[in-house]
Amino acid sequence: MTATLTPDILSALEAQAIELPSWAFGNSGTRFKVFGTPGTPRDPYEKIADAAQVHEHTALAPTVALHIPWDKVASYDDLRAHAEGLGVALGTVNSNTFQDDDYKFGALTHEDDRIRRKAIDHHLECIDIMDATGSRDLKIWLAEGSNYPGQNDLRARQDRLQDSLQQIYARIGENQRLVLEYKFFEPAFYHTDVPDWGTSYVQVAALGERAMVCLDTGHHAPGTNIEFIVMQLLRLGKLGSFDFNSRFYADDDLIVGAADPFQLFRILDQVIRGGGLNNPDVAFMLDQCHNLEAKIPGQIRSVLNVQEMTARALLIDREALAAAQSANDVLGANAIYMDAFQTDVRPALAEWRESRGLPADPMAAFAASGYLERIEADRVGGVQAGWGA
Ligand code: PSV
Ligand code: MN
Ligand code: MN
Repeated sequence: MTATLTPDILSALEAQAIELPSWAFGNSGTRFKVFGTPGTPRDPYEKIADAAQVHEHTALAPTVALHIPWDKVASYDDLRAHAEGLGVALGTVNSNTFQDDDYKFGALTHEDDRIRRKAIDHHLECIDIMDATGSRDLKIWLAEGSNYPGQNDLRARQDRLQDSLQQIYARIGENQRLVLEYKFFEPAFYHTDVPDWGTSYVQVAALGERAMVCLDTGHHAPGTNIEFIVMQLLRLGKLGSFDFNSRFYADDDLIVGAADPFQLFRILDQVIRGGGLNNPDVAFMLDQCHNLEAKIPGQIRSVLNVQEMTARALLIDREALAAAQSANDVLGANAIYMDAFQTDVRPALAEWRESRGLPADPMAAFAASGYLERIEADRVGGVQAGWGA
């Protein structure tokens, strides 16, 4: 089946915005090997220039998330002007409490007040940066937990976490938000201090209205019904953002929609059902790394995957579905749902892109632009930016 996209669907698609992570453009890898890639950015300015390419070819990615200290610069006003000059804006600021020896046994949950203070101060510095960049969201992912039963007092760590978050939240501005990400394991393997949406919800609900949950699609146990969590968080008004990526086994950080496009469709269905599409309260972001494939095309493919699955989810005949559901027509309801998923939206999207002055095939247009060859030639020497740099 091929699609006819109605004006309503097209205007919803036109409003879609997906934030790119600066770290997708730097080198990254597994704990076995980080492969260097010719043309990789040497500093945050070059990462933003690469991100702007994705937006130029797709009109889908108007903002870039920063990671501090990886993206530390002398002047954030200057970085902001650089981004704006390239047609993009600076987005979410991600804190980092996972690469400092002091944080070996925790950061916001640490027993030692000196270390906990240092971790809180890092977040206050991130908020100062947000003031300069014009960013709205502070995203916190914590690498905290323990490896062995009995190693730590689980409950005391929750209490210290709440106290630390309160101190950070007190500095969050009127138009800013604190977004807390959860992850069920890794780098700690016995327990993590924010392992699931429930813990994140409990922690942010105690802070206030401007504290929300971040759902990273790769941070759940295999078999988890992620769209159910999406539904519940939207229902509670606490879904602040998505970190989109895909996974086969653990936190693989692969291209969103690559492993299981149907799961992405189901998630986007619940986003639409819950009023989360193009809702400023629900930020769409990618959290991915490209270790083997070229990074800019990897990001272009990713935002297109989100766009395609959004278009398919918008095709669900909701009236017919509701009628079938009320009639307990099990197979009828499932068929309506699957009809939308099985519809090929690619030709219609290509035509629509062209009608807006965008390339029908953004992957091919980027490849033909010569940008990759240019950066490969220009960025010889210097230190490539990446995880930890
Ligand atoms: C580590 O799991 C992680 O992938 C989290 O998902 C964060 O969002 C990201 O790193 C950047 O800090
Ligand atoms: Mn994430
Ligand atoms: Mn992750």
